[in-house]
Amino acid sequence: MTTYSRISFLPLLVALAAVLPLLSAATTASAAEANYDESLAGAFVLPDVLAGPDEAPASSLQEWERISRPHQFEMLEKYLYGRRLPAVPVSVVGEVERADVDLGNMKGLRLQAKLRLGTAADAPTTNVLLYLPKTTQKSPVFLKLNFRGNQAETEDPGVWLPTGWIPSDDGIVENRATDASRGTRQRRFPVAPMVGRGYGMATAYCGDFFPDRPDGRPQSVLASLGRPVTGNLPKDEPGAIGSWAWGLSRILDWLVTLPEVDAAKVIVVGHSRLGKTALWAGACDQRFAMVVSNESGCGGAALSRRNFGETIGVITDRFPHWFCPMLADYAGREIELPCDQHALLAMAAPRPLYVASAEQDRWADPRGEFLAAVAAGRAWKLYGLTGLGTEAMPPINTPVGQMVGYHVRNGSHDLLPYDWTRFADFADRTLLGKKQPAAEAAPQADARSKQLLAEFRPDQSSLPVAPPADAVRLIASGVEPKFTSMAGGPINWEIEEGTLIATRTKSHANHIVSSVMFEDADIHAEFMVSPLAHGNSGLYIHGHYEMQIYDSFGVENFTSQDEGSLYRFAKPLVNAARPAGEWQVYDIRFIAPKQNPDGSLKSAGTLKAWLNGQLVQDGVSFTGPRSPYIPYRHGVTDYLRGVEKQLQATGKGPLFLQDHGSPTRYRNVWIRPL
Ligand code: GTR
Repeated sequence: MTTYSRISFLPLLVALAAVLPLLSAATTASAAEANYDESLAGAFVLPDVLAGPDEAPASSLQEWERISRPHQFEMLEKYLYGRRLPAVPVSVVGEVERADVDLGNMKGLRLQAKLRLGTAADAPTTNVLLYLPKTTQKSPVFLKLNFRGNQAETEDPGVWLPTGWIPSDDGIVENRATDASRGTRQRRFPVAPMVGRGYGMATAYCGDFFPDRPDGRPQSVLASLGRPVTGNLPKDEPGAIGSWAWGLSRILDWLVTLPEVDAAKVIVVGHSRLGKTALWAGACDQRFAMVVSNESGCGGAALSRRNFGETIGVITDRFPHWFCPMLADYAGREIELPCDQHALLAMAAPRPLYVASAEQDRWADPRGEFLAAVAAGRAWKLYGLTGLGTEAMPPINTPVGQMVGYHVRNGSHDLLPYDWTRFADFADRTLLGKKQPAAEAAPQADARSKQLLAEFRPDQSSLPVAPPADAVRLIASGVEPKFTSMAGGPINWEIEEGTLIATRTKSHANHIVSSVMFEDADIHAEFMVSPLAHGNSGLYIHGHYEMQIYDSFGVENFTSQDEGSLYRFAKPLVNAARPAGEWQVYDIRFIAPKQNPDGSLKSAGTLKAWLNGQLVQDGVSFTGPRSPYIPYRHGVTDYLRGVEKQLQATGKGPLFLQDHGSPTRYRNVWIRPL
C-alpha cells in the first residue's frame, strides 16, 4: 500500500473546507480544477532573478543595486502590482492616545492614533493600534495590516471601534463593527507573548486604504492620489495590494517618529493576501528592516510557473481588484510572464526575509513558496550572505535558513502563535543579533515529567482492566457516559451496554467531548476497530494531540499515521495493533506543555503510551499543538470556543473520541488526572 492510499483523508477535506467558503459560486468550478498532483506541477525554468534589461545577470552588488534590482522591480510593477504610489505627508488627527495596559502578568503601553494621509481636509485616514513593552529602550516593532479591524485583533475593550465598511463576519453586522467582533481574530495577533519578548505590535485595518471588494476602488486611497478609479484603467494601474502596501509605508512614516520605536527595526508582516502585500511593501520601501510573508501563496511567495493550487486565472477572476490589470492577461500563460515570484522575494535582500507555509494550505502551494525562497537566495549571495542555505524542503515544524528563513507548520491556512514565535526567533537572530539559547531551540520536558513517565507501567495483561479506585470513569457499564456532543449537548453515538460506537456524519466531525477537563493525566481506553474506513478514529487529547486508532494490524512499514502513533508527529516504536474485531487497549500518560505567564514556553509536553502490552511511545516531546486537525477550528461550535478559551486560561482540556467515518467501539474508558 502506498502512503497516499492509506493516508487519512480528513486533512484534505479540511483544506478544501478552508478554501471553499472563500470561493464565489461562479468560480468554484475553476478552483476545484486546481492541480494538487505533484507529478503534474510541471517542469519549468525560472527567469533569471539577477537579470537586467539586457538579460545579463548582475555579477556584482553594484550591478544588482544599480541595474538589475530596478529592472526586476519594474517588472513586478508592470505585470503584477502596478506602479509604486508616491508618498504623502502624514499627520496625527488630534492627539496620540497613550494608555498603560495589563498584558497578563506584565504592564505594557498601548498607543492609538488616527493618521491623516495627505494634506487635504478630506484626505483618507487610518487608525493605528500599537502595543509596546514598558521600557526606556526603543523597541523593534512588527507591523501588519488586518482583515476585520483593530478591535478584532484583541479583546482589549479600549481599542477604538472602526466606523467604515468591513466584510460581514463574526460580530461585523451589516458591514459595521460591533463590540461582538472584539477579539475574534486575536489568535493572529499574540500581543502579550510578543511584547514579553520585547517587540512592539502594530496593526491597522486594510480597508482603510482599499475596501477589499472588486468595487472598492472609488472608496480607496487611490482617488486622493489622483488616480483613475472608474472606467478603463491603465494596464499598470495599482489596485488593492498596491494601496495596502502604500498604507503600510505611511504607517511607517509615523512609527519612525515615535520615541518608543526603534525606527531601524520595523518589520512588515502579513498573512495571505496581506502577506502578498507585506512582500510588496518590503519591495517598495526599504526602510522596512525585515519582511515576513505568511502563507501568501499565488501572487505572493509561491512561484506562478508551478502548476499547483491557486492560479493566476483564478486569482485575477475572483479578485480583479488586487493586482494591476495586466496580470489577468497572463491567465493560463504563466510561463510567458517575464518575472516570477522569486523576484518579489529577492527584493527584500539584503534584509532578513521569512517565508512561512502551512502543510494543509495547498491552495497557497507550500513547495512553490519554498522553491521561490531557494531561488531568491542569489540576491543575498551578492551581499556575501547566505539565503536559505539549503535546497531541501524541511520537515513539518522545522524552521530553516540563514538570512532567508522558512518553515512549513502543520495545520491549515492561518496565522498562529507558532508562526509568530518563529518570526520572533528569526528577528532575534538576524535583526537583534541575539544568540538562540540552546534550550529554546529544542525545549525538553522537565525532570518531574521525565520521572512521571519513567514510573508509568500499566497492567494490560487481560481485558477489560478494572479501573483504579481514584479513576474518573468516562465510559463504563451502568454509568452515564461523561461525554457531550461537539455542541455541548447529549451525544448521539450508539450505546450498547457499556460500549459506545462512533456514529459517523458526512463531515466526520461527530466527535464526542469529555465533560471532565484535565491538564496532565493517565488515560485508559479499550477499543475495537472495524474494517470499515480503515477503522479510523483516535483519542484527541485536549483536541491537540491525537493518539491514532487505525486498522494497522500487520503493517510492516508503519508510519506516524498508524495505530500507536501520535498522529502525524511520532510513529510508534513497534506495531502493536490487533486485528479489527478484537478488543485493544491504550494506556497513555500525558503531560501537557506548560507556559510562563508571558505566554513563552516553560516546559515541553511529553507522553508515554502502551498499546496492547507494548510500549509504543516513550517520551516524545512537543512544544505545542501537534494535530493537523483542530476541533476548535474545524467543526467548531460555541461550546468548543468556550472549551478552547478555558484550555488557554487554565491548561485544562477534554478528551475527544474521534468520528472518522468508522464505527469504532469504545468501552472502559477512564481518566486519572495527575
Ligand atoms: C483566497 C485567495 C488567496 C489568499 C486568501 C486570503 O481566497 O485565493 O490568494 O489571498 O484568499 O487572503 O485569505
